[in-house]
Amino acid sequence: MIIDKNSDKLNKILNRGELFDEKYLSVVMDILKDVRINGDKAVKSYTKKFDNHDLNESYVIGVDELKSSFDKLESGLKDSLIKAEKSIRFYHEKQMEKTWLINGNNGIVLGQKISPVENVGIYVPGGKAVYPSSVLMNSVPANVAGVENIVMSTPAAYGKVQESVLAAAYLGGVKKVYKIGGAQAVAAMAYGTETVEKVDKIVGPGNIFVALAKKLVFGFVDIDMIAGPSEITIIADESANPQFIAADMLSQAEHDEMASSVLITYSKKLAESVNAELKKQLEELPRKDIAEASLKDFGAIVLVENLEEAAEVSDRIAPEHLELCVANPYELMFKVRNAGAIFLGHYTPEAVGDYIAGPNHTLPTGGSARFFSPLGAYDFLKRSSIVNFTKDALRECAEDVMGIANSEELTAHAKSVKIRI
Ligand code: HSO
Ligand code: ZN
Repeated sequence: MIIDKNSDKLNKILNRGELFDEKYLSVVMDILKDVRINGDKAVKSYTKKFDNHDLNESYVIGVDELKSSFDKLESGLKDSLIKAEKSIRFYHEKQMEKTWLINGNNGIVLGQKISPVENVGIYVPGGKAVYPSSVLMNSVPANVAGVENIVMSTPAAYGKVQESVLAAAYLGGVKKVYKIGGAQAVAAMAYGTETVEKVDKIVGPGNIFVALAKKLVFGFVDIDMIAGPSEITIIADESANPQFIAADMLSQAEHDEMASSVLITYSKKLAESVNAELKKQLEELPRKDIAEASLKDFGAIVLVENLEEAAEVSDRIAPEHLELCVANPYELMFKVRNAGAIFLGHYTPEAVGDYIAGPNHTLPTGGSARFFSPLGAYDFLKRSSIVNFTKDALRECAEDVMGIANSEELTAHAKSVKIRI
């Protein structure tokens, strides 16, 4: 587990984003085409085939049913979800962009108008990752941005969707839930069917079929990003508590066998205590098998010379989550460039960010924090450029427009100016 920065294990972690498996591409392309052409009929047959579930009875859950799931929810969890929704809303409101207009010469007005995307579809996976928290993280920013119509699609094992997921959907302003999963759900939301409304943007994590389907429909509709297994990198100095660090690494490792948890430190003593603590705490976890497999393949404690070097290694990893468990986290924060979310100090475990702090937990994985940002209200907004010229302004630029138009042999362009002056 304890390695240096040149080890093969670190290389494996650095290349984790390439593990994206495209061998199902042709299967997914066939599903997309079938749903595009045959609509509900295709959706029903794939749901029968893959989820062994009959869509014959109504498979659309309306807002009244969502509300009743919310009302029925056990009060402890209900209160926590309400608090989470409030702080996610508060944080994402800060991300809103505003329409602006500026005056130029000759009475020109230029600007940028902001409008929300109209229809958003949230995909919520089934299986081992049914997270009501993720429903909030996807729906609340869309709601804050002013999206009119937020729908959701999720596989329903034996026709049932977990109550807490439906309750969270209600809190996040979702209007309708379709009990459909997999690539067929993405196809149905992208193209629309007799039952499923076509949306403009599809967000949310999913398995390999969902990820490939999202990649393929991108451009026809928008998508958020392609979520890979969850990751944490922790930079720690001797002020850190090894028990806290081991707990945080395991909180990520328990997500998935392919999740990655990395500690970077210059303190050999800390490295050894964390290593021992990991073994100890692992034994107590119900999800021990998943966490153990994850640590074995994608877990590491990297020894470096100093914090500068720690920041360099972390930037190469470009982790989804970065914890700075050091005496002066603000100083170190400005030395790192690539991280989806940064957690500062000894009392900020990633789990607060997963649930309640306010920032989004849909974050770039697989090293894509080099160029992607967290999901935000801004992802549900789009911009239109605004231009208003006067006759004087048009006259002043006429020669330029006509010159460039003629050089492109687009004489009708030139004429549209000439005719006005
Ligand atoms: N750590 C995950 C999010 C999550 N954790 C959901 C618990 N539930 C990816 O950021
Ligand atoms: Zn988590």
